[in-house]
Amino acid sequence: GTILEQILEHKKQEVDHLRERKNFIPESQYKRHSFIKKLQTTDELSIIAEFKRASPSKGTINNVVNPGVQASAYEKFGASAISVLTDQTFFKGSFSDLKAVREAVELPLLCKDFIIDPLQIKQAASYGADLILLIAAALDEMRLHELYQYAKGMGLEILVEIHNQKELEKAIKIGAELIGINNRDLKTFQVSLGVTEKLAAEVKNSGAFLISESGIHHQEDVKRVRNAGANGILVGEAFMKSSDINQTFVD
Ligand code: IGP
Repeated sequence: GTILEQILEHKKQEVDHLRERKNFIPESQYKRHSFIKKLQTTDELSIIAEFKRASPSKGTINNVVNPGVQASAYEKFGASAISVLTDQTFFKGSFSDLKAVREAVELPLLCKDFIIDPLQIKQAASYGADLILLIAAALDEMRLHELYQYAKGMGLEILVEIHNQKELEKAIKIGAELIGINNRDLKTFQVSLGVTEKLAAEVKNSGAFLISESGIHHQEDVKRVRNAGANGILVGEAFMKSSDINQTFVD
């Protein structure tokens, strides 16, 4: 099967384990930080900087840097929010990474995982997330809607990720306020900023804020998605591999 299918298959088992110890997920002790409110008050491009140790397509990216140290560097750089990969099996991430970042910065925090069950949303909130990711390619419309409403009910914000027209229609139907266009196809790993350019107008027409995700490495890339109408960008590898974050997009 595709990598996405493999990941989702594994997630089902993780959720079964989680369900067995559901009483041990404590309520969140953290105050909430709104990313949407920030987007509402700026015309500038917002940056979501990601803590990403590894990925199925790139292997190890940077498994040395400390999550709290990296998050503080992102905050100093001027990131508007931070994303943390919490998937262990395929991305070498963890919920302790999320917690470490939560304790290092006051920025809105996105829990980046493959969410298929409300328990994972509870867990994300418990470890300090302000936002969760819901991947349209991984969920049918009813499940997407259900999880979206559940997260909203918990006071979380939701980034609904899409990669094509069909997924975009699902996102709009459920009333997504924040839509991420993933330039990377999670089934083939193909990356093209043309995906953002193709779908941006319809996202903006829906009234949602638009985040362009993945494959953004150079100033030229930033300009391209900005011109397409993106309100924000989500950047992982370019920051994780850079020895000086301030130099990342100056080329
Ligand atoms: C970051 P990049 O190419 O800058 O490292 O990409 C982010 O967009 C990517 O990690 C991502 C992702 C996802 C990872 C986007 N959607 C869904 C896991 C699951």
